[in-house]
This record gives sequence, structure tokens and C-alpha cells, in this order.
Amino acid sequence: MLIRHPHNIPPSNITDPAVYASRRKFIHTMLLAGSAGALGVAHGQQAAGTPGASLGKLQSSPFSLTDDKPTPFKSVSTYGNFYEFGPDKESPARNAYRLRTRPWSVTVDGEVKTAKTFAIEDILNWAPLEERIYRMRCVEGWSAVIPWVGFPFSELLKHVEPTGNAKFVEFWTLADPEQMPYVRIPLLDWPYMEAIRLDEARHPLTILAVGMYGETMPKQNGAPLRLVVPWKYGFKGAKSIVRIRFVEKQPATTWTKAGPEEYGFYSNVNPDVPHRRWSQSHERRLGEFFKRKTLPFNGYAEQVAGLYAGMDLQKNF
Ligand SMILES: Nc1nc2c(c(=O)[nH]1)N[C@H]1C(S)=C(S)[C@@H](COP(=O)(O)O)O[C@H]1N2
Ligand SMILES: [Mo]
Repeated sequence: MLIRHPHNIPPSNITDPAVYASRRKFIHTMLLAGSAGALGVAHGQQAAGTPGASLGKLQSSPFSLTDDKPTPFKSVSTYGNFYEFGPDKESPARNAYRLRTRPWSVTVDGEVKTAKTFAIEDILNWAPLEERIYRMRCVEGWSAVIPWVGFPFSELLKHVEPTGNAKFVEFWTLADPEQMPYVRIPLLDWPYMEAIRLDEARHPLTILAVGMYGETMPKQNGAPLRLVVPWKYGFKGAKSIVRIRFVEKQPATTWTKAGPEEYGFYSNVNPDVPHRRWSQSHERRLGEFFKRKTLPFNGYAEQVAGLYAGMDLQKNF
């Protein structure tokens, strides 16, 4: 079934960018005051708190490759897609309070030497959490600059060993009708699943995110664990992941099943390949009035174009 995306962006309800500025200032003040140690040591434990809890001391990352101003937290947390909680952009923020993020575990299976299930508390301690400020773009034409908190996907590979057959990675997300009312309706093929190639997953820009704006992830943005691949359309960023499966063959994903002519498997941001029903040449940043030009690979061409050398990206859109 196709979802008809309304692709004109209503003038979004943006609050003062000071919201974000003040959060940043708070974190920096804590750092300067030397209280970061106390806050930061057991980041896993703190992160076990509810969404919106401080994540304490964060590693700064050389992979924040943009000087663009972060989009206000309010916009990013109140406008977005999470169809398990409803079909419009406002319903996730309204309904996601029903999601229970503890206890939570993630099973890693498929083409791995040994399948394993990890508690979210353990995952949070795999690596120091980093802040990555990434440009993000939705296939519908809106974009945002988001300071994610997470760690590279490649950290996972220290805990499970893919077999030689593993070529793709699937990210399966929760589909519990008790918590997610719209899972009772066949809006999409539940559970939501997105997949990328293993070498895309291992690229240093690909992260598993556990928070944003210095805090644990809001439920509507995919608590407690989601994928972030900044050079791809937003729908690759599976939210509330419960299973990561390594496979040999390129799978059909939720969006390629929903509309293969509209949502290609690769989903690399490509301004030259229009969506079936609209151009992809421009985008509107949440909170801005004028559109800006969309950049190839969402501005990350220098870092990722090599992954697709020799491929026809008009065909593999
Ligand atoms: N489980 C799940 N993950 C999902 C979606 C969804 O409906 N369900 N929507 C996707 C789409 S279309 C987008 S644009 C992003 C938006 O989330 P963000 O604004 O928090 O990045 O989440 C992606 N991940
Ligand atoms: Mo999207």
C-alpha cells in the first residue's frame, strides 16, 4: 500500500533556537565546572533513565562535518515520521509516550558466527558516546541539522562476527500493537524494516544513535536505539530497533515494498533523480522559509561516493 505523503511543508511551529543553545550551554558549563566526571563516568547507567535525561560527558567527534546551525530541538522532536504512532507528522510526538523503552533488548542474528541478544544497558556501554551533528533529509523534501548522540555501527562488530556470507544488514523495529496503535492498521508492512549494505553500515559516518541534543532519545525520534545514515533519505533511519540481522541477499524493505518506483533500495540523496511525484532538487530546512538546493549524497559525497563507484545511481536510486 502506498502512503500519500503530503510533501508541502507547513510553516513549522518553531520555537526559539535558544532552546538548543541553552542545552548546549548547560552541558558546557557542566564540563567547565569539572562536574562532568561525576556525570559522565557511567553513561550507560544514566542513559537507562527516561528519554530526555542528560547523557553527561560526550566525546566530540571529527565527523560533525557541517557548520550549519542545528535545527531547534522543538522542531525535530515534534515534526517527523514514525508510522507506528500515526500517519501524520505530528502524531508521533503525540502518541509515542505509549512506548516502553525499558526493559529493551536487541537480537543480532542471521549470517553471524553466534547469534546474540544484548540488553540496551550493555549496548550503551560498548563505546564512549559521541555527538555527531549531521544534516538529515527526508524524501518528502524537508531537512534538518541534528546533533545526534551515539556510536559508530562498526562498534557492534566487536561483539558479533558476521560470516563471509554477510553482505547486507537489516534493521527490524518494534511492532507491538499494545504500545503502537497504528500497527493494527496496514499502513505499512509491519514490522518496519530497513536495510543497507554491510560496507555502508561499516562506514564511519553510520551510527547507532541513543540520543540527540545531549539527551537520551525522545520516544518519537526512535528511543532507545535507532540508525542514522546521513547521506540517505531519512526513511533508512529505522527507529526503536529490536533486531539486527546480517543477510547475504539484498532484501525487500518496508519502503521498497510500499512503492518500488518511489523508494529505491539505495535511497542515496540524489537531487538529479526525482521522486515519482515531485522533484528532489531542493529541500526546506525545518524552521526556514526559503528552500535550499539539495546536495548530492546530502553533502557527504566526498566521504561516501566511493562506496558506489561504478554503479548507475539513476537506476539504483
Ligand atoms: N520504525 C520506524 N522508523 C522510521 C520511520 C517509521 O515510520 N517507523 N519513519 C522513517 C522516516 S520516513 C523518517 S523521515 C525518519 C524521521 O525520523 P527523525 O525525524 O527522527 O529522523 O524516521 C524513519 N524511521
Ligand atoms: Mo521520511
